[in-house]
Amino acid sequence: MIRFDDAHRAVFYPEDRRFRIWMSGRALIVLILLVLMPLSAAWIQHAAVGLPHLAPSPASVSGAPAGPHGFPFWIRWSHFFNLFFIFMLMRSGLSILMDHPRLYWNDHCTPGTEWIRFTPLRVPKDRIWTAKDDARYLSPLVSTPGYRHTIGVARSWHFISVYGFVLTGIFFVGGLFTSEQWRRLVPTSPTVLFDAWNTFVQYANFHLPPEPNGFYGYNALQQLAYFATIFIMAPLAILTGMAMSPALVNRWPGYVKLFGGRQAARSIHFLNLIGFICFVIVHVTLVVLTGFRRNMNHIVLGTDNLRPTGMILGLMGIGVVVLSWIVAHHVSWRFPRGLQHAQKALTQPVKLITLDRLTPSERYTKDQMSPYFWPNGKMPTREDWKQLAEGKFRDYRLRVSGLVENPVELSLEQLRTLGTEENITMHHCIQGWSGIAQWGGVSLRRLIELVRPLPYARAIAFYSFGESLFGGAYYNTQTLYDALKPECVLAFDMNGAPLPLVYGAPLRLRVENQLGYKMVKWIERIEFVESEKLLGDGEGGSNEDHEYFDLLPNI
Ligand SMILES: Nc1nc2c(c(=O)[nH]1)N[C@H]1C(S)=C(S)[C@@H](COP(=O)(O)O)O[C@H]1N2
Ligand SMILES: [Mo]
Repeated sequence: MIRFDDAHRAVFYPEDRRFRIWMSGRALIVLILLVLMPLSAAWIQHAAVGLPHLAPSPASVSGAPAGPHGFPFWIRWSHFFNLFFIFMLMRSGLSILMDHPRLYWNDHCTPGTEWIRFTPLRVPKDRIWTAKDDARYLSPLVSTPGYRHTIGVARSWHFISVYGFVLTGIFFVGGLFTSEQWRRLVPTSPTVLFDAWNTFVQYANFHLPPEPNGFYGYNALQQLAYFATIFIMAPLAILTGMAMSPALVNRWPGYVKLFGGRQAARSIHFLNLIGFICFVIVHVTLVVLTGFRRNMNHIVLGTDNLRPTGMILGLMGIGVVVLSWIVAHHVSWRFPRGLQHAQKALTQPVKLITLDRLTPSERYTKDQMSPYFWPNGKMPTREDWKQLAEGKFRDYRLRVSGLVENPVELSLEQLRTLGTEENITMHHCIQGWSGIAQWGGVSLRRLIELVRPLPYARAIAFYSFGESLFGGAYYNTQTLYDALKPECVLAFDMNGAPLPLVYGAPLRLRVENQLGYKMVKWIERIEFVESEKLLGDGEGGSNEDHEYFDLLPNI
């Protein structure tokens, strides 16, 4: 248990830590049908014609059937590393999920349209309810790092582990197809479907079908399950993960449509998690039930005998995996900055040459605009902002200063005369929700041309009237490179009307290839600086400083 001070306790360990799963009626019916239909078919078949006969597999005959024998070291080690990384991905994924504990099939995320939620709370209609208010608590026993609103740290684990997961996958699949081992996993005859069904009927009626010796081959259902996990679920998890990138979505909305939209991709990513969990449960159960000792020797040592060595070493391996969760928990809370920097070192160079190169451009239409848009962030409480708001921001002056040749102070009217552009884009919050809106404002490029930054000005800092999560003005930075991209806009209009107070009046930033927290709302002033390292804690923004978010969130 981590000891929090009061401010952190209110965020990470609030009074209300209830967890509840609610599903829409329709989702519930689909789930029940998916489970009941095959089961009842299997029961009816059993009652009507008895258990199906399964021809003995060649692999159940001892001796040396054709095909691969045993498990070479590279299979055994990739099995272990896969276990290691996939658990880290699942546990950190759960922490990420709980930051917006609702899943949808539509991109608008209107409360009430979710098909499943993991919170007992309905979104109140009589007051502002931000996405941050909506985040829920999850125990560190099941998630990394656990507690509430720990998405920054969870993402570090997720993105570090994904490297391990993908590399292990490439190594493993490469090995499969440069050896004979692929024959275990890839069905080559359509009769496998028939045999798999008959095997399922046996399991569904609580009979264990005759087991082939896994050293030489698998039963048909086992083969299909492994095949689907490796060649369907794992790639789908990677592809739907990428479909949540704002840089990708605002560049190629068509890619995301492959999965039914950005939120459908998030839902499928979650269903993948459920798929992996179900797989692990069934897989482990059957490894135990069908000759634990022998199976563990196959998996761990690559031998086919009944000695206990494989079992002992295997349990120690599982111990190492569990230990990694405990270590990750402590690293998360004791060295979050180090973890943030490690993740940055690994991912930022890759993002810079891939996702960050993608330029967003308007590809949404007016009729795609969201009826609801989650608000986020703390409304300013400062008197000067309130007074400006009362006067409809007529007295507002945007101060642009710092390393520029021509510092300026501009009213909203003057900003408008610099030229207004309008873009309909999809907003992505790091927490997981999205929304499509039209933003009208002056492109940052125009402002940069007006103030003429000095050659050593590398970053632009945006300061808000509003506070950050743990106090102090909310701020964030952009590099000049990103600020000059298309659709990087200082917005004063939203959906064709002046920006409403909750959404950042008088002025907010829009950067469509990045996540929401980069887009400072209620902007008070702008400063050109040499480096983001000179501001705050030096990480590039309030959320980067206090919540360990990424400096460059293209995904
Ligand atoms: N000043 C300020 N700006 C902010 C925030 C904040 O907390 N304070 N939150 C950010 C986050 S996390 C998001 S997702 C977007 C939300 O914008 P919206 O309220 O228009 O949905 O604003 C960003 N800008
Ligand atoms: Mo956000």
